[in-house]
Amino acid sequence: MKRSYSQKVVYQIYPKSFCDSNGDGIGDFPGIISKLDYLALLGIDCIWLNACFESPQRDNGYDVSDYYKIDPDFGTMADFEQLCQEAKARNIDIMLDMVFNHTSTEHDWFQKAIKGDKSYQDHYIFLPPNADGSPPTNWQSKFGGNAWEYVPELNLYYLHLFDVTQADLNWNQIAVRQEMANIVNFWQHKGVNGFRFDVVNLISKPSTFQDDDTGDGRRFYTDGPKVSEYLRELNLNSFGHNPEALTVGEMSSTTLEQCVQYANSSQDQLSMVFNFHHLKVDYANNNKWALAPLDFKLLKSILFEWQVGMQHANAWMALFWCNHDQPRVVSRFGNDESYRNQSAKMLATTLHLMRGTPYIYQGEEIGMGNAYFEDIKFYRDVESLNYFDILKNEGLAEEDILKVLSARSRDNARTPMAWDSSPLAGFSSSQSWIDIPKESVTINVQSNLKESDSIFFHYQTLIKLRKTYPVIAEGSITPLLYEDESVFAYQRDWSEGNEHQSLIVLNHFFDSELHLDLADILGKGDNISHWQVLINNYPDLLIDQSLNTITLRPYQSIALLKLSN
Ligand code: TEU
Ligand code: CA
Repeated sequence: MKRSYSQKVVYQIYPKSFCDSNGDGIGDFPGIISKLDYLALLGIDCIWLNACFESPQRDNGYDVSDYYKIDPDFGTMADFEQLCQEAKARNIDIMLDMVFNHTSTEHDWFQKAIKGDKSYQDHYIFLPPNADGSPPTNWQSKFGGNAWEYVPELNLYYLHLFDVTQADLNWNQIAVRQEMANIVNFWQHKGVNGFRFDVVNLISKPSTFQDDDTGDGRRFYTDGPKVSEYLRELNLNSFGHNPEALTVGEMSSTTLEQCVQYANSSQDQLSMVFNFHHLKVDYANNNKWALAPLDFKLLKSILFEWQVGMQHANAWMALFWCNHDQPRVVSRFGNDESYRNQSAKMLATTLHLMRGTPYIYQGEEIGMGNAYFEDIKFYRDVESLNYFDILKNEGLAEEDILKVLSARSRDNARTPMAWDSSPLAGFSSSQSWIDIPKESVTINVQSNLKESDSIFFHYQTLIKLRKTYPVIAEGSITPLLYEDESVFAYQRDWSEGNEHQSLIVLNHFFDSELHLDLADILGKGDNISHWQVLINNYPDLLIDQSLNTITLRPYQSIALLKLSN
């Protein structure tokens, strides 16, 4: 089945940190508009804007107080409309971030609820305390602490799976669901075709609330009984009428079986899904705050399981290494000390030539690394600040906590986009809301655009290749060298009539040099002379014809193409 978005690449902008036009230290829409030519040069098709509705900004916009207004930090509605128009003039669509699992406690609905309006209390999840006054369940907030907050005036608790100012909505209420569809339609009428739905697999809560004796409660509210029903209804009442719509659901702690439902070819729920299993392969004991080295074989097996599983069910997935909640991939699975250029390109090739729609997070395309902040005073993220206290209370030494945060904090991704080598990185004319990492002196857009073999131009090539070769956009995928301990390899195949395209992608994830038997890769009868090099992050290919081997240098990544008809 052909999908309109299989050739597309999405670029994610964290508006707060992309470009500041008015010198208040916070990125804004006029700033983004001034950089659209840069994005057009990169070649992307759609910009996903992180949550930009009116918000107290306690969780950087994921606490929405009014879904019909733009947050004044980012500009006016007119600025937003101009952004849409100017993007469209460059064939770029806009994707908005719909934070529908919860609202800010400053949202009008919640304010009415705590003033005693019962019908608005029903829009949220309010429950009475247990007999001893304790919260209704022992569930944990994803940002730490119990997930229920007591409201003394009402003698009720409300559920917040995230921050205490992010109250979970009750999607059982038809009025809530109708309003969510209205919001989508409002933005759709402004010409927005893309929608990302924040933690959307958490919207269907169970009918009874009980303690979780074995975990933090997520098994009771994740992929709840009516998620698909609600998504189908939202689709029918809003974006389902729009042939240009591109929708993606963020699925927290989900399963392949569920995602096959959410993003299958019937298109009655979502275009595609994000899942995070491949980004937990460096957690010790599944704990985000416990560091472990990358488990490369686990990374491979998870990505292959999802690639093959989604393909088997004719479902579609978003491909990503980075977002505003994740550390920078070049610092995480690459090597930002000795092989930044090679490893950033290798990671890009690995991802962009797989089956799905690639997402690039701002700065990834120039090889930006983690912030490496050395003091808690540099951190801004509510989750990082909460966990600093939690880990301290657990007895961890401050320097160890800082070590964990420098690898895991969401602020690693949220530092300002580095445009040039000046002290403020060309981001703003004054001190930015969060500090600019030291590396920006060398790692920036200006230096990338100067060199034809930069990381930026590698991404540009990958985007072009996806649009040129149907084998990349639509081909099937088969894992290769599955047992190999250091190479991530796969084959893509595509045919139409007599025309056939095959692609073999070899990605070396480590800093060693290794030799591979070409017979294991191409198949016994085939010869390397039948294949052309489509992309390579080194200037040449080391082939030994007599031994029939290929040598991969540190972080080398190559794609070989064979065309036949
Ligand atoms: O994130 C959902 C989510 O669960 C995370 O990625 C979260 O940051 C991480 O698991 C905590 O360890 C989405 C948004 O992307 C994030 O920015 C918001 O903070 C969150 O929802 C709440 O709206
Ligand atoms: Ca600004």
